Amino acid sequence: MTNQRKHIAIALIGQPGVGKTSIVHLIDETLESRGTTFVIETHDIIYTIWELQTSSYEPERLAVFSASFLDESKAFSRYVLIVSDSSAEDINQISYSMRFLRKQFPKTRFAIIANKQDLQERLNRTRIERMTNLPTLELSATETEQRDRLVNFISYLMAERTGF
Ligand SMILES: Nc1nc2c(ncn2[C@@H]2O[C@H](COP(=O)(O)OP(=O)(O)O)[C@@H](O)[C@H]2O)c(=O)[nH]1
Ligand SMILES: [Mg+2]
Repeated sequence: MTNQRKHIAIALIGQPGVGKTSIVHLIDETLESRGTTFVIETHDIIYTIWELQTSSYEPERLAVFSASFLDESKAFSRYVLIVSDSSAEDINQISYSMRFLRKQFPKTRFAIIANKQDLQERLNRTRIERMTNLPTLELSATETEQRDRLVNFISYLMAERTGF
């Protein structure tokens, strides 16, 4: 009877230190990882969150670090949230790498979390959306009052099923 729950797979990908773990803990500070994943179960949905850390978006690296996510999320709705520290350097690299990322993650909805907005010299949402063509959320993951904005953004992506 309870097997009808919908599965949603979310990968947080990004360079070391951009705030992936902080984002998971902003959603739910009590979440503990099950190996490489975090699981949130609600009445009708099971969310599995993968934290995929990479030092580069080169195709060879992407293939290695995304293998388990791609394999285990085959039957699920798949989302990749690219986490950035919002520096020009990181956003440039993401923008350049989008064609590899799209190839590596088929049938996937992409978005950007532009984290560390409280720090100096961060690119804003408008700028990042223009550079990447992806929906972008400005965030400071260490500020707990920003949780609702994060949750609303993820809900918005899930409600809006275009872009595949
Ligand atoms: N100033 C600031 N620091 C942050 C923010 N998000 C994360 N951090 C800090 O950045 C460091 C790396 O964060 P972490 O979540 O471990 O990054 P991960 O390697 O991507 O998982 C930690 O010291 C966090 O407290 C933010 O929005 N603003
Ligand atoms: Mg981490």
